[in-house]
Amino acid sequence: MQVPERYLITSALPYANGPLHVGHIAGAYLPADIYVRYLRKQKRDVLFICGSDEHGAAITIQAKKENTTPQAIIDKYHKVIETAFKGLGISFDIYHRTSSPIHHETSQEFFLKLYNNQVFEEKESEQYYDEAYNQFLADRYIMGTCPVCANPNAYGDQCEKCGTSLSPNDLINPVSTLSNQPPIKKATKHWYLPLNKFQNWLNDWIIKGEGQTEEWKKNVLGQCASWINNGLHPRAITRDLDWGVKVPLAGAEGKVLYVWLDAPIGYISATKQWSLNTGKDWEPYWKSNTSKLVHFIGKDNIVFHCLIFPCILKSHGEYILPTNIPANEFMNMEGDKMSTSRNWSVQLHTYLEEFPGKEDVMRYVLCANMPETKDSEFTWKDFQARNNNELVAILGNYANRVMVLTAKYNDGKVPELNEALLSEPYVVAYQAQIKSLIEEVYCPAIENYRFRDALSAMLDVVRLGNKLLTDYEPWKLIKTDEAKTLGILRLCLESLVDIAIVCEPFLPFSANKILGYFNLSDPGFNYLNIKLSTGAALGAPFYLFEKVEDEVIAKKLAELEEIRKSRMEKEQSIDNQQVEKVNPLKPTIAFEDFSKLDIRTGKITSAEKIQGADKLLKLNVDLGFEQRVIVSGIALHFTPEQLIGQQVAVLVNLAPRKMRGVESNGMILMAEDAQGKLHFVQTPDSTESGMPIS
Ligand code: B3M
Ligand code: ZN
Repeated sequence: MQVPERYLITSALPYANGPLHVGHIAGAYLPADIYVRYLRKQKRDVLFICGSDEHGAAITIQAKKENTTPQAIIDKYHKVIETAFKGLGISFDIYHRTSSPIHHETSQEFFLKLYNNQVFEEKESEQYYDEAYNQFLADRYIMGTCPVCANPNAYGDQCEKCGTSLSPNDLINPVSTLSNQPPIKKATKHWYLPLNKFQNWLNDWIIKGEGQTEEWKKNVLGQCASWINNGLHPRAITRDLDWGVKVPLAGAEGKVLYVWLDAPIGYISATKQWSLNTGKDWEPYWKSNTSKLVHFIGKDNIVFHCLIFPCILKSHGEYILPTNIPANEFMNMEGDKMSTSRNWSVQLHTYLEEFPGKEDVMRYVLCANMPETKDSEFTWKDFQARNNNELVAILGNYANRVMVLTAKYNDGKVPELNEALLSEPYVVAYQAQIKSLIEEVYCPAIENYRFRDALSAMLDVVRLGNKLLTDYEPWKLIKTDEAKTLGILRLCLESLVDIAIVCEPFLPFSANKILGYFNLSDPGFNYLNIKLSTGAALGAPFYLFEKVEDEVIAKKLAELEEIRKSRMEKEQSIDNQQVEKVNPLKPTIAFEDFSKLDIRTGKITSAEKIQGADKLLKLNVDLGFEQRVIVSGIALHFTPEQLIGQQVAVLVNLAPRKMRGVESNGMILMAEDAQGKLHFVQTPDSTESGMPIS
């Protein structure tokens, strides 16, 4: 493998409109951090870039929700997110912001360069406009009924109920969320990126892999192929909005760059800011083809990173293209989609508060369940099991045994090497196994973005040390051969350093604790080649991890149960509203049509079931001036006994109809509620029978 001269690693810029949950972490941040930490260990030149995405309707809508300004929203969440990343040990070289002046300049320069190269097309189109607020409406600002599932609260870009992606024109009865009024259509001019013109190039580059040095993941290729095969269309890259990077053209007042145009350019502006901070040159990372650019993202960002941003970079001409975009799928939670807005997630900042000192546990669990090839699942039971059965029982237990034995048999100092032991076939084989595990399994797995495999190889390294200990039984050997016993412990201590090296990308806090025990700072990637000094004092033995008790998990599950319950109640009531709303109106009738209806008050005097018809009841209705027999389809809702004396409204001049051999003379008016329950339309009990209703 040709090692690139430098690496530029990016993670998707989170929207600063809310906190992150652990699904985001498993998708785009932890894998990047593991990769970067591994590269740094190997002393490769690597730059890890991220920052907050602070533009777009996501921000302005959140501001409206929280009744504040977009600026206040981004300031608040930028901080929450940045602090949470730090807390989990995500080791960006810079965590920048797209609201910064350097980002606005960089994005505008990019736009202008492409504009001047006549890359964009200019088009006028009709867009929804809120007359009360005098503004065009971003897709998210329009709500209406989903044409697919009839959800009355679908957004102009997506129905969150059935997941269909929509355009505002698809919505039935669209309403502006600003004024709650139906919007009008108004002509407006925008600039478009003609993706259709890049179709062939994208096909060659992505699908045929021309000029590619790495294979892309199947899930990524699959999504790209489906976009490309469906035919690409021009995409508007400007919006009528007052929050964002202004379109740097005369006559474009009130227009900003589409958030998905400026956000990926955020990777570049962040790199420039890093350069200002450190005095190092940023350009080689972006402009030299000895650099390797890798974007870590979640699957919902694939089209922007694989199709749109590469077209932008290529059109600019000076920039390299990504070598790989190892997008992950989604991580669900306890059987449901993880989502902050639906309150179904483990938020990173709350986890860090609730589980102090357990940063590595979450990193471990997220990596073990990373949605690398398909959606995966976070469950609290699995969290507990992985902590107790793997981190505590295997890694923590092994490290502790080695420390305790060394304290006991060698006074907590590094024992001497035992040369004879080193040439024993068992030990030779043991060391060869560690070497091959690291070189043939662990390294290639990380280099190829298979972090789960790398994690289990890491654990296998621990298992090998554990086996050495169990096979040699130093607690027995000490009685007969002290030198050899100490030699074994020396080997185990060295294996602990190896473990610190290979676990660091996954478990940086634990790796540090292990190195602290040895008083070592950074051993680099020199596994199996550790120079411990004989006789050096070691730290006091400790446990790397502690058990997670059942009560803790039960509490988390109870919290979720509460949320699930209240969400179901809420969804039920939305469903009910929906039933009410979607009952379509009948066509208008003339007054003459209405006046033909003769509706009267009445009272049910007797009711009986009709043989063989389980829905029908035969009713006798007293209309004051006469008694009528009416057959009514309400038998599933009422027992005959319940009906005696019931006040009713009756359409009396309906033509007679025979049902199951019984002639029905009129119809009783009913209302059906959202649950499908029937209610009689009735006047007050005091109303006499036979009174006309009109
Ligand atoms: N802010 C979208 C997201 O969080 C977005 C990523 C930008 S990466 C340039 O899904
Ligand atoms: Zn829908």
